[in-house]
Amino acid sequence: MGAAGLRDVLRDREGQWSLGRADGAVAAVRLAGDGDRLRLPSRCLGQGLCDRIGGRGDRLGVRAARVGRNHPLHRSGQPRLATGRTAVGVHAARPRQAAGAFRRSTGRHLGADARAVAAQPDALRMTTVHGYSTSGNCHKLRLLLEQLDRPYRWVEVDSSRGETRTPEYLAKNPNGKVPMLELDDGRVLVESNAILCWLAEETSFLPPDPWQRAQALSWMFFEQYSHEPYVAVARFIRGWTPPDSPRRADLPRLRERGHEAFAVMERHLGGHAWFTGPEYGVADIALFAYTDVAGDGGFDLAAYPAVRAWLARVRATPGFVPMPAPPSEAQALLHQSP
Ligand SMILES: N[C@@H](CCC(=O)N[C@@H](CS)C(=O)NCC(=O)O)C(=O)O
Repeated sequence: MGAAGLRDVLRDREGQWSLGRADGAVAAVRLAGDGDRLRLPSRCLGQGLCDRIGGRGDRLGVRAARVGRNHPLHRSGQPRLATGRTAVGVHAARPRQAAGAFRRSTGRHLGADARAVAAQPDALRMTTVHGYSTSGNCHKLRLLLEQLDRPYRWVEVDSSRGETRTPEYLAKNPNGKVPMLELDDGRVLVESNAILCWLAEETSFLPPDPWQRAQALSWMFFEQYSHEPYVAVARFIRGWTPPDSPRRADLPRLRERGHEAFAVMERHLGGHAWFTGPEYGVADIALFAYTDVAGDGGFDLAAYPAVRAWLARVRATPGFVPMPAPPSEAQALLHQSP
Protein backbone atom coordinates (compact mmCIF):
# COMPACT_ATOMS: atom_id res chain seq x y z
CA MET A 1 0.00 0.00 0.00
CA GLY A 2 1.36 3.43 -0.92
CA ALA A 3 1.76 6.28 1.54
CA ALA A 4 -1.47 7.91 0.36
CA GLY A 5 -3.40 4.66 0.84
CA LEU A 6 -1.97 4.23 4.32
CA ARG A 7 -2.94 7.77 5.22
CA ASP A 8 -6.53 7.06 4.17
CA VAL A 9 -6.65 3.94 6.33
CA LEU A 10 -5.32 5.88 9.27
CA ARG A 11 -7.83 8.64 8.69
CA ASP A 12 -10.62 6.07 8.62
CA ARG A 13 -9.43 4.67 11.92
CA GLU A 14 -9.43 8.15 13.46
CA GLY A 15 -13.02 8.58 12.33
CA GLN A 16 -14.06 5.27 13.84
CA TRP A 17 -12.44 6.21 17.04
CA SER A 18 -14.32 9.37 17.80
CA LEU A 19 -17.70 7.72 17.47
CA GLY A 20 -17.02 4.34 19.04
CA ARG A 21 -14.70 4.97 21.87
CA ALA A 22 -16.28 7.81 23.73
CA ASP A 23 -19.48 5.85 24.34
CA GLY A 24 -17.63 2.72 25.32
CA ALA A 25 -15.56 4.70 27.74
CA VAL A 26 -18.57 6.20 29.44
CA ALA A 27 -20.12 2.78 29.90
CA ALA A 28 -16.86 1.39 31.21
CA VAL A 29 -16.53 4.19 33.70
CA ARG A 30 -19.90 3.36 35.13
CA LEU A 31 -18.82 -0.24 35.52
CA ALA A 32 -15.60 0.80 37.21
CA GLY A 33 -17.66 2.49 39.91
CA ASP A 34 -17.13 6.05 41.03
CA GLY A 35 -17.48 4.96 44.64
CA ASP A 36 -13.91 3.65 44.59
CA ARG A 37 -12.78 7.19 45.23
CA LEU A 38 -13.99 6.92 48.78
CA ARG A 39 -12.61 3.47 49.52
CA LEU A 40 -9.08 3.95 48.38
CA PRO A 41 -7.31 5.54 51.35
CA SER A 42 -8.14 2.73 53.77
CA ARG A 43 -6.13 0.34 51.61
CA CYS A 44 -3.04 2.44 51.73
CA LEU A 45 -0.61 0.93 54.15
CA GLY A 46 1.35 4.04 55.00
CA GLN A 47 4.98 3.13 55.49
CA GLY A 48 4.35 -0.45 54.49
CA LEU A 49 3.85 -1.88 51.06
CA CYS A 50 0.94 -0.33 49.29
CA ASP A 51 -1.91 -2.75 48.93
CA ARG A 52 -3.48 -3.05 45.52
CA ILE A 53 -6.06 -0.33 45.42
CA GLY A 54 -9.58 -0.39 44.11
CA GLY A 55 -11.03 0.48 40.75
CA ARG A 56 -8.66 -1.59 38.62
CA GLY A 57 -9.49 -2.19 35.04
CA ASP A 58 -9.35 -5.98 35.38
CA ARG A 59 -13.04 -6.01 36.11
CA LEU A 60 -13.72 -4.51 32.74
CA GLY A 61 -11.89 -7.30 30.99
CA VAL A 62 -9.73 -4.82 29.17
CA ARG A 63 -6.46 -5.28 30.96
CA ALA A 64 -3.43 -5.32 28.72
CA ALA A 65 0.30 -5.66 29.20
CA ARG A 66 1.73 -2.20 29.09
CA VAL A 67 5.46 -2.73 29.02
CA GLY A 68 7.63 -3.55 26.05
CA ARG A 69 8.70 -7.12 25.39
CA ASN A 70 12.26 -6.40 26.49
CA HIS A 71 11.29 -4.37 29.51
CA PRO A 72 12.31 -6.11 32.72
CA LEU A 73 8.75 -5.91 34.00
CA HIS A 74 7.29 -7.48 30.89
CA ARG A 75 5.50 -10.73 31.62
CA SER A 76 5.31 -12.99 28.65
CA GLY A 77 2.00 -14.45 29.75
CA GLN A 78 0.14 -11.16 29.64
CA PRO A 79 -1.97 -10.24 26.66
CA ARG A 80 -0.19 -8.19 24.07
CA LEU A 81 -1.06 -6.22 21.02
CA ALA A 82 -3.18 -8.87 19.36
CA THR A 83 -5.45 -9.45 22.35
CA GLY A 84 -4.91 -6.39 24.48
CA ARG A 85 -6.51 -3.78 22.28
CA THR A 86 -9.54 -2.37 23.99
CA ALA A 87 -12.71 -0.60 23.10
CA VAL A 88 -11.16 2.63 24.32
CA GLY A 89 -8.22 2.40 21.98
CA VAL A 90 -5.57 1.58 24.50
CA HIS A 91 -2.86 -0.37 22.80
CA ALA A 92 -0.72 -2.92 24.49
CA ALA A 93 2.97 -2.19 24.43
CA ARG A 94 4.59 -2.53 21.05
CA PRO A 95 7.75 -4.50 20.65
CA ARG A 96 10.42 -1.81 20.59
CA GLN A 97 14.15 -1.65 20.33
CA ALA A 98 14.27 -1.95 24.04
CA ALA A 99 17.37 -4.07 24.40
CA GLY A 100 19.70 -1.30 23.29
CA ALA A 101 17.70 1.39 25.02
CA PHE A 102 17.56 -0.70 28.11
CA ARG A 103 21.31 -1.06 28.22
CA ARG A 104 21.45 2.70 28.04
CA SER A 105 19.14 3.04 30.99
CA THR A 106 21.21 0.89 33.32
CA GLY A 107 24.39 1.79 35.05
CA ARG A 108 24.31 5.49 34.32
CA HIS A 109 26.56 7.66 36.49
CA LEU A 110 27.41 4.75 38.71
CA GLY A 111 31.17 5.12 38.76
CA ALA A 112 33.58 2.27 39.46
CA ASP A 113 30.98 -0.15 40.86
CA ALA A 114 28.68 0.36 37.93
CA ARG A 115 28.61 -3.26 36.85
CA ALA A 116 27.55 -4.58 40.23
CA VAL A 117 24.75 -2.03 40.58
CA ALA A 118 23.71 -2.25 36.97
CA ALA A 119 23.09 -5.96 37.42
CA GLN A 120 19.79 -4.84 38.91
CA PRO A 121 17.92 -2.88 36.25
CA ASP A 122 16.29 0.27 37.55
CA ALA A 123 12.83 -0.95 36.64
CA LEU A 124 13.25 -3.86 39.04
CA ARG A 125 14.34 -1.74 41.98
CA MET A 126 11.89 -1.23 44.81
CA THR A 127 10.38 2.17 44.23
CA THR A 128 9.09 4.32 47.06
CA VAL A 129 6.75 7.19 46.40
CA HIS A 130 6.58 9.86 49.07
CA GLY A 131 3.24 11.45 48.38
CA TYR A 132 0.04 12.98 49.65
CA SER A 133 -2.75 10.75 48.34
CA THR A 134 -5.22 13.50 47.53
CA SER A 135 -2.72 15.63 45.63
CA GLY A 136 -3.15 15.39 41.88
CA ASN A 137 0.60 15.68 41.34
CA CYS A 138 1.10 12.65 43.58
CA HIS A 139 -1.81 10.72 42.18
CA LYS A 140 -0.24 10.91 38.72
CA LEU A 141 2.45 8.51 39.93
CA ARG A 142 0.06 6.12 41.61
CA LEU A 143 -2.04 5.98 38.47
CA LEU A 144 0.92 5.17 36.23
CA LEU A 145 2.45 2.66 38.65
CA GLU A 146 -0.88 0.85 38.92
CA GLN A 147 -1.33 0.83 35.17
CA LEU A 148 2.20 -0.49 34.74
CA ASP A 149 1.46 -3.11 37.39
CA ARG A 150 4.78 -2.14 38.93
CA PRO A 151 5.26 -2.80 42.67
CA TYR A 152 5.90 0.23 44.85
CA ARG A 153 5.76 1.48 48.41
CA TRP A 154 3.67 4.52 49.20
CA VAL A 155 4.78 6.70 52.11
CA GLU A 156 2.04 9.14 53.01
CA VAL A 157 3.45 12.65 53.54
CA ASP A 158 0.85 15.24 54.47
CA SER A 159 2.18 18.32 52.74
CA SER A 160 -0.74 20.35 54.12
CA ARG A 161 0.64 19.75 57.64
CA GLY A 162 4.21 20.74 56.85
CA GLU A 163 5.56 17.21 56.61
CA THR A 164 7.56 18.14 53.52
CA ARG A 165 9.43 20.79 55.50
CA THR A 166 11.08 18.62 58.13
CA PRO A 167 14.91 18.50 58.12
CA GLU A 168 14.81 14.80 57.15
CA TYR A 169 12.56 15.45 54.19
CA LEU A 170 14.44 18.57 53.07
CA ALA A 171 17.68 16.58 53.14
CA LYS A 172 16.22 14.43 50.35
CA ASN A 173 14.26 17.12 48.53
CA PRO A 174 15.43 20.66 49.27
CA ASN A 175 12.40 21.97 47.38
CA GLY A 176 10.19 20.56 50.16
CA LYS A 177 7.42 19.18 47.98
CA VAL A 178 5.71 15.94 47.13
CA PRO A 179 5.78 13.77 45.15
CA MET A 180 9.27 12.39 45.56
CA LEU A 181 10.39 9.06 44.16
CA GLU A 182 13.15 7.19 45.96
CA LEU A 183 14.91 4.07 44.73
CA ASP A 184 16.32 1.39 47.00
CA ASP A 185 19.86 2.56 46.17
CA GLY A 186 19.06 5.99 47.63
CA ARG A 187 18.61 7.92 44.40
CA VAL A 188 15.81 10.47 44.46
CA LEU A 189 13.76 12.03 41.69
CA VAL A 190 11.33 14.93 42.12
CA GLU A 191 8.80 16.76 39.91
CA SER A 192 5.78 14.66 39.06
CA ASN A 193 6.05 14.90 35.30
CA ALA A 194 9.76 14.05 35.26
CA ILE A 195 8.96 11.03 37.41
CA LEU A 196 6.20 9.97 35.03
CA CYS A 197 8.65 10.06 32.13
CA TRP A 198 11.24 8.05 34.00
CA LEU A 199 8.74 5.41 35.07
CA ALA A 200 7.29 5.20 31.57
CA GLU A 201 10.64 4.66 29.85
CA GLU A 202 10.45 1.67 27.48
CA THR A 203 6.70 1.32 27.88
CA SER A 204 3.84 2.31 25.62
CA PHE A 205 3.04 5.23 27.94
CA LEU A 206 5.95 7.21 26.48
CA PRO A 207 6.14 7.57 22.69
CA PRO A 208 9.32 6.10 21.18
CA ASP A 209 9.35 8.59 18.31
CA PRO A 210 11.38 11.70 19.26
CA TRP A 211 8.94 14.14 17.70
CA GLN A 212 5.94 12.51 19.33
CA ARG A 213 7.77 12.31 22.64
CA ALA A 214 8.51 16.04 22.44
CA GLN A 215 4.83 16.68 21.75
CA ALA A 216 3.94 14.73 24.88
CA LEU A 217 6.51 16.73 26.86
CA SER A 218 5.07 19.91 25.43
CA TRP A 219 1.68 19.06 26.96
CA MET A 220 3.34 18.17 30.24
CA PHE A 221 5.06 21.57 30.39
CA PHE A 222 1.73 23.15 29.49
CA GLU A 223 0.20 21.30 32.41
CA GLN A 224 2.78 22.67 34.82
CA TYR A 225 2.79 26.23 33.54
CA SER A 226 -0.70 26.96 32.22
CA HIS A 227 -2.99 24.49 33.96
CA GLU A 228 -1.84 23.21 37.37
CA PRO A 229 -0.97 26.65 38.83
CA TYR A 230 -4.62 27.66 38.35
CA VAL A 231 -6.71 24.49 38.50
CA ALA A 232 -4.78 22.85 41.34
CA VAL A 233 -4.22 26.03 43.30
CA ALA A 234 -7.92 26.98 43.14
CA ARG A 235 -8.71 23.53 44.55
CA PHE A 236 -6.12 23.93 47.29
CA ILE A 237 -7.41 27.35 48.29
CA ARG A 238 -11.03 26.17 48.42
CA GLY A 239 -10.35 22.98 50.36
CA TRP A 240 -7.19 23.53 52.34
CA THR A 241 -7.27 27.15 53.49
CA PRO A 242 -9.57 28.67 56.14
CA PRO A 243 -12.78 30.38 54.96
CA ASP A 244 -11.29 33.79 55.82
CA SER A 245 -7.99 33.22 54.02
CA PRO A 246 -6.87 36.29 52.03
CA ARG A 247 -5.83 33.84 49.32
CA ARG A 248 -9.50 33.37 48.46
CA ALA A 249 -9.37 36.76 46.75
CA ASP A 250 -7.26 35.06 44.06
CA LEU A 251 -10.01 32.64 43.09
CA PRO A 252 -11.67 34.66 40.29
CA ARG A 253 -8.32 35.17 38.51
CA LEU A 254 -7.35 31.53 38.97
CA ARG A 255 -10.69 30.44 37.53
CA GLU A 256 -10.26 32.69 34.53
CA ARG A 257 -6.83 31.25 33.76
CA GLY A 258 -8.00 27.68 34.43
CA HIS A 259 -10.78 28.11 31.90
CA GLU A 260 -8.22 29.32 29.37
CA ALA A 261 -6.34 26.05 29.86
CA PHE A 262 -9.50 23.97 29.45
CA ALA A 263 -10.29 25.83 26.22
CA VAL A 264 -6.85 24.92 24.85
CA MET A 265 -7.40 21.29 25.79
CA GLU A 266 -10.85 21.31 24.21
CA ARG A 267 -9.42 22.57 20.95
CA HIS A 268 -6.75 19.84 20.87
CA LEU A 269 -9.26 17.12 21.65
CA GLY A 270 -11.41 18.25 18.74
CA GLY A 271 -8.93 16.46 16.49
CA HIS A 272 -7.06 14.02 18.73
CA ALA A 273 -7.94 11.19 21.06
CA TRP A 274 -5.09 11.75 23.48
CA PHE A 275 -2.48 14.30 24.51
CA THR A 276 0.46 11.88 24.56
CA GLY A 277 0.16 10.87 20.92
CA PRO A 278 -1.78 8.22 19.05
CA GLU A 279 -1.99 6.30 22.32
CA TYR A 280 -2.87 7.15 25.89
CA GLY A 281 0.17 7.87 28.07
CA VAL A 282 2.14 10.21 30.30
CA ALA A 283 0.74 13.52 29.05
CA ASP A 284 -2.81 12.26 29.51
CA ILE A 285 -2.01 11.18 33.06
CA ALA A 286 -0.41 14.57 33.80
CA LEU A 287 -3.40 16.53 32.51
CA PHE A 288 -5.99 14.16 33.88
CA ALA A 289 -4.93 14.49 37.52
CA TYR A 290 -6.32 17.96 38.23
CA THR A 291 -8.80 18.18 35.36
CA ASP A 292 -10.70 15.25 36.86
CA VAL A 293 -11.14 17.13 40.15
CA ALA A 294 -11.63 20.56 38.58
CA GLY A 295 -15.01 20.77 40.32
CA ASP A 296 -13.15 20.99 43.64
CA GLY A 297 -11.61 24.22 42.36
CA GLY A 298 -15.06 25.57 41.52
CA PHE A 299 -14.72 24.86 37.77
CA ASP A 300 -17.68 23.75 35.71
CA LEU A 301 -16.61 21.67 32.69
CA ALA A 302 -20.04 21.81 31.02
CA ALA A 303 -18.67 23.98 28.21
CA TYR A 304 -15.97 21.41 27.33
CA PRO A 305 -17.64 18.27 25.95
CA ALA A 306 -14.44 16.94 24.36
CA VAL A 307 -12.59 17.32 27.66
CA ARG A 308 -15.37 15.47 29.48
CA ALA A 309 -15.32 12.64 26.90
CA TRP A 310 -11.52 12.40 27.23
CA LEU A 311 -11.83 12.24 31.03
CA ALA A 312 -14.23 9.33 30.60
CA ARG A 313 -11.81 7.60 28.23
CA VAL A 314 -8.96 7.97 30.71
CA ARG A 315 -11.13 6.56 33.51
CA ALA A 316 -11.82 3.54 31.31
CA THR A 317 -8.17 2.72 30.59
CA PRO A 318 -6.88 -0.61 31.92
CA GLY A 319 -5.72 -0.49 35.52
CA PHE A 320 -7.17 2.96 36.14
CA VAL A 321 -7.44 3.99 39.79
CA PRO A 322 -9.28 7.12 40.93
CA MET A 323 -7.76 9.66 43.28
CA PRO A 324 -8.92 9.14 46.88
CA ALA A 325 -11.45 11.61 48.22
CA PRO A 326 -9.95 14.51 50.22
CA PRO A 327 -9.91 14.33 54.04
CA SER A 328 -13.22 15.21 55.71
CA GLU A 329 -12.09 18.71 56.80
CA ALA A 330 -11.18 19.53 53.20
CA GLN A 331 -14.42 18.06 51.94
CA ALA A 332 -16.40 20.27 54.34
CA LEU A 333 -14.52 23.35 53.13
CA LEU A 334 -14.95 22.38 49.48
CA HIS A 335 -18.68 22.02 50.11
CA GLN A 336 -19.14 25.42 51.69
CA SER A 337 -16.71 27.43 49.55
CA PRO A 338 -18.06 29.78 46.89
N1 LIG B 1 5.87 20.93 40.19
C1 LIG B 1 5.75 20.03 41.29
C2 LIG B 1 4.69 20.55 42.24
C3 LIG B 1 4.68 19.80 43.53
C4 LIG B 1 3.80 20.46 44.54
O1 LIG B 1 3.41 21.63 44.44
N2 LIG B 1 3.49 19.72 45.59
C5 LIG B 1 2.65 20.22 46.64
C6 LIG B 1 1.51 19.25 46.87
S1 LIG B 1 0.57 19.09 45.40
C7 LIG B 1 3.47 20.30 47.91
O2 LIG B 1 4.25 19.44 48.20
N3 LIG B 1 3.28 21.36 48.70
C8 LIG B 1 3.89 21.45 49.99
C9 LIG B 1 4.72 22.68 50.17
O3 LIG B 1 4.93 23.43 49.20
O4 LIG B 1 5.15 22.87 51.31
C10 LIG B 1 5.40 18.63 40.80
O5 LIG B 1 4.73 18.52 39.77
O6 LIG B 1 5.82 17.65 41.43
